[in-house]
Amino acid sequence: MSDESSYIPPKVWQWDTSSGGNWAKINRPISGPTHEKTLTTGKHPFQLYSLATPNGVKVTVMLEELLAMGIKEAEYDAHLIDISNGDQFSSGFVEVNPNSKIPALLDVSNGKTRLFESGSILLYLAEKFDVFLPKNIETKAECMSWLFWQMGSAPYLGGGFGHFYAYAPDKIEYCINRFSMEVKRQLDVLDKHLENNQYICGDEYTIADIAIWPWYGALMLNRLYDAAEFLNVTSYKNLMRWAKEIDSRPAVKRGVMVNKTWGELSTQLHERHEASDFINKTQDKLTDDK
Ligand SMILES: N[C@@H](CCC(=O)N[C@@H](CS)C(=O)NCC(=O)O)C(=O)O
Repeated sequence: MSDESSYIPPKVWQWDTSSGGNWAKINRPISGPTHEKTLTTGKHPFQLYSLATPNGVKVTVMLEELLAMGIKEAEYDAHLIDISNGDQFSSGFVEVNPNSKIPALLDVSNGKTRLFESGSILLYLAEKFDVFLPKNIETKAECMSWLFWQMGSAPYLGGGFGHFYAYAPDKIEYCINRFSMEVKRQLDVLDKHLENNQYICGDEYTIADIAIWPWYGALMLNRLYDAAEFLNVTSYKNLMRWAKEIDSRPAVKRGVMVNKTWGELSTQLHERHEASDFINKTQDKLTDDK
């Protein structure tokens, strides 16, 4: 292994604001707001405050799937939270999510219910509208196991592998090896499971698929960390079949565009307030209008 570190941890850790890395300027060891600012609100029953990262996409895919089923009560306004600019630390955002991370959702259909943590948001929406969650208690238990599997596993993919492979200021072999090993093991878990299952919970498309796809599907389709070749993803044939099948769903195609601020302009819908915004308000259209 290359590069032995010469770092010796001090007795008490100190906050070094110049630690480097893409996210260094927004990371802090304390919680709470950094500035006073109220959130903007729209007219629909759900107010989403988010960004099109995998955790954000889980919720926009879910809302688009609900609307695709004709559930009008799931109409939503999606407001952009630029986490690289510290928007998650505004006083308004912290009121909805004290943990200062996207996605955060307000259900204003009956009073004001705040929701944070993407898994909890998916479960709330599935229960509220009685869809994408198996009715049978045993199948529901399997679905919950995979939902919680995703919530526990993805930080190794994002905060572990993705951070050290794509974002850290130095490529540290030890860290990249450690998390590549774990991520490949996770891909193998999914691949073996999908050998005999069309979807994560059998033959039913559920919130487990909606939670897992934005991370592991995106990785398989080389939309995350540009790491498909490095992780040799084409060897996971069942997982690739599943990733492509979910990708072809119209609601998924719309969900991935919401609150997206990077990539081709025609794929970026910074804010979503109406279904027609997918046609009229993508960045290519807004730029052409100027
Ligand atoms: N467990 C949380 C994780 C949310 C999360 O990590 N969000 C990231 C973007 S993917 C974020 O907002 N980061 C901003 C920050 O850490 O300041 C969930 O699933 O909702």
